[in-house]
Amino acid sequence: MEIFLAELPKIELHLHIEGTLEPEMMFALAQRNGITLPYADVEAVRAAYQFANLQSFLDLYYQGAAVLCTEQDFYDLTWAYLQRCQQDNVVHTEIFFDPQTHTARGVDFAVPLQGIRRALAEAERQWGITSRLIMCILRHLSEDEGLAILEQAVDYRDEIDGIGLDSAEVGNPPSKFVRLFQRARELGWPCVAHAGEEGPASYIWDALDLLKVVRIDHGVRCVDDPLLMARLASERVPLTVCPLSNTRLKVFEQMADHTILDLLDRGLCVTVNSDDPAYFGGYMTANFRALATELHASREQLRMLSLNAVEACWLDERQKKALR
Ligand code: ES4
Ligand code: ZN
Repeated sequence: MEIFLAELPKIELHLHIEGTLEPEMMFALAQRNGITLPYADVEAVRAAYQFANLQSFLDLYYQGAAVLCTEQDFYDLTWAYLQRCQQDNVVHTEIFFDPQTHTARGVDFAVPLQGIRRALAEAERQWGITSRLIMCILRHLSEDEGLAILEQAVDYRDEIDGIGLDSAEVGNPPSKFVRLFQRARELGWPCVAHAGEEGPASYIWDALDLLKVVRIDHGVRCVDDPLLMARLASERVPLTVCPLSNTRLKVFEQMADHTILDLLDRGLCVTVNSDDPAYFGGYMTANFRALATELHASREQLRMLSLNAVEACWLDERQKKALR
């Protein structure tokens, strides 16, 4: 099984690049940029990663991201992630970044974008790993703040492949961002949104019908709504599910309670993803391994999950054919 897991070609569709910041790099970048961290050492950082819910994670995630200052910092962060992709046989990855987290600290909009882009280009050149870059809007901030960052992105239209919506879900429903997503679609960007992670199934309906997203990030709360599950299955709306994230953030108490295989059996286009691997204890292979060992997923099911990601990704049909 371990050889099967290692060799399985993987596509990642739900990955926050700021969530790949390992404690070692957090300390190295803090030192490089003259920033003092509220931790004594790497072990103290890891010990703090005991999350009760999404918000308790986000507090540490935004605090950690504050060590990212220069284009080189974003390059180094992204390059380290892509090395993990190469080790895990991830052949294509569609990653998120959160520009508002950085511009709020005085980092220019272009800095994260150019550093991340340079690393993605280098990985394609060296290893043939293809990629897309999705700009996420922080939903705990106002729609007008999101619209302002969207207008900044227009100058870099060709370097951004889509628009997403992340951060604190409950209390920040899709309906808050209707104008922003309409503008993003007018600008030609495909859209995705986190929905149904901690929020209710109704947020999944609204992400589809109000924001007109082409994929749902997480989406696991669809199990509360049979009509929604039927729609997701018949329309083959992709759900980018993140097993280790879900158990770390107590969306499911333990991996044995995870419903991803039930959704797969019902014909939904569910995929496996790592979300914020530095915080949740594993990259792509580790997420697949958790399904194999704790949910007893068969090789056929694991292969289907991987093939669903081929269907759900933004490569063109010719490139997809080569991956099937
Ligand atoms: C996130 Cl797991 C998760 N959910 C919502 N927003 C996020 N940003 C980074 N990780
Ligand atoms: Zn996420």
